[in-house]
Amino acid sequence: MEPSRERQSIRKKVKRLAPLFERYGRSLSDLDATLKWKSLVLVLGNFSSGKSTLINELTGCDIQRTGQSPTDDSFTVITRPDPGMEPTETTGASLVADESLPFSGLRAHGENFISHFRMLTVDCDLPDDLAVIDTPGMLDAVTEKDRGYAYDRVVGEFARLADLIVLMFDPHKAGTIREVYRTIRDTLPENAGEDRIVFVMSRIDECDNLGDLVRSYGTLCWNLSQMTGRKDIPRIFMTYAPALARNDTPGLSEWLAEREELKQKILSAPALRFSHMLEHIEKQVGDLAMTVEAVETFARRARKLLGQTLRACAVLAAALFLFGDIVLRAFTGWPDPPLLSAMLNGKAGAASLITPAALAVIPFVVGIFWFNRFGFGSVKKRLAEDPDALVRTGSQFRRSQWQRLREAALSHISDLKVKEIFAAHGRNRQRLDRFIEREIRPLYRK
Ligand SMILES: Nc1nc2c(ncn2[C@@H]2O[C@H](COP(=O)(O)OP(=O)(O)OP(=O)(O)O)[C@@H](O)[C@H]2O)c(=O)[nH]1
Ligand SMILES: [Mg+2]
Repeated sequence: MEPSRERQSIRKKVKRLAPLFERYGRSLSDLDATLKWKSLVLVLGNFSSGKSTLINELTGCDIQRTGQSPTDDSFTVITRPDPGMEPTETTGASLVADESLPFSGLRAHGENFISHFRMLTVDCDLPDDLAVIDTPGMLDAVTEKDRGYAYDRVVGEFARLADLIVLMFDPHKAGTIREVYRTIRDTLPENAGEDRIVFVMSRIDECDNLGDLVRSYGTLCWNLSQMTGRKDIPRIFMTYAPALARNDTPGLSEWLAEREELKQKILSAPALRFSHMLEHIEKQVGDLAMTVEAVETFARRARKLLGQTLRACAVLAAALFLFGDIVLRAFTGWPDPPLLSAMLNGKAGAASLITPAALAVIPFVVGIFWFNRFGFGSVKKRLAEDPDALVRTGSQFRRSQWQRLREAALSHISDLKVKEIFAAHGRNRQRLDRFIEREIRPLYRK
């Protein structure tokens, strides 16, 4: 099967899980968005780090304005028009409303964001199945607050959709990107590693000499290790725009090959699409399976309490059935004779069963009322106090997965109705596990 047909087929299979996603309070539209449309490359970085310059170079057109001070305050999706279509500019409002595009989740970020979002289709050098997103430069944390929307959350959302994230630093500023890096990491599947993020130090032609360049590189490495929390330094592409080179430092042109390599990496992002799609599906379905496991544990505990309650009711009901009418007669003189005496005298008939049976029902009515009103809630409360008992957290991977999901899962459980404790949660979870094992894992090998 061709990759695109295979993609459609897996998308259909994932869609069949939609009712399960909905039932356990998780969103499939999230997952579906990543399966739609073209491969996306997100270009992020400090202001004036050369994002728009790189994109213009990639497209072979002067699409994006460039300049020394913060130039661009919009998120711009740049791609080729569909075959036979004219180049267009589309507003953010239309983009988030278009169900055939993956951007509807961004609507939640509000008008201020939407008015800073657009798409340009341009007859340019990009491959048909690729779109590049130019972004407003990152500012310092104080100025960041004036944007009128949550910049890092928006970036997180785009990062989730992207096959490649290019993080650009220029030699002079490298600190402000840390928060955004954290948001990006949180939104990517844990097993995606760093392969989806490309670090770029740009404008290196502005270093006066080799010593200056090495110092800048060293500073960036230090900042990166602070950001990533890792000791090993990821590959950093050292680049500059050849057309803008400021000086002719000996050896500078050696780095041109690195610029080419970076551009090739961006242009070949569509090839990563399929495996990223699988990672995304596995992450979302795995998250759902863990939520179901939490509900399953909760349902088991609640059933256990219900079982104990009903057993206590049954003991009480048996006692009331046999002796309840004797006590009743002592106070009211009725029924006469009670069931036991009638049986001993051989006079027991259907009529002598009526009162004992009615008395025996009382404990069940009270027990079920108690469970509905108090017992069920007490199970929820106890588990909320010890949420880690809801799922198996044997590995570090599962521990951090649960940390991410815990709050949403607890809130879902707190809204559950009593009838949910009898549902086949275990079977649902097995179905999800099987889906990952049989439908997704084999595709990685392909
Ligand atoms: N010398 C030199 N100048 C560059 C290079 N890349 C970009 N510039 C210049 O740096 C300035 C900023 O570049 P842009 O491409 O606008 O940077 P940006 O990251 O898009 O900036 P914002 O949109 O404001 O966030 C422009 O004046 C570019 O001409 C480079 O490699 N070398
Ligand atoms: Mg720009």
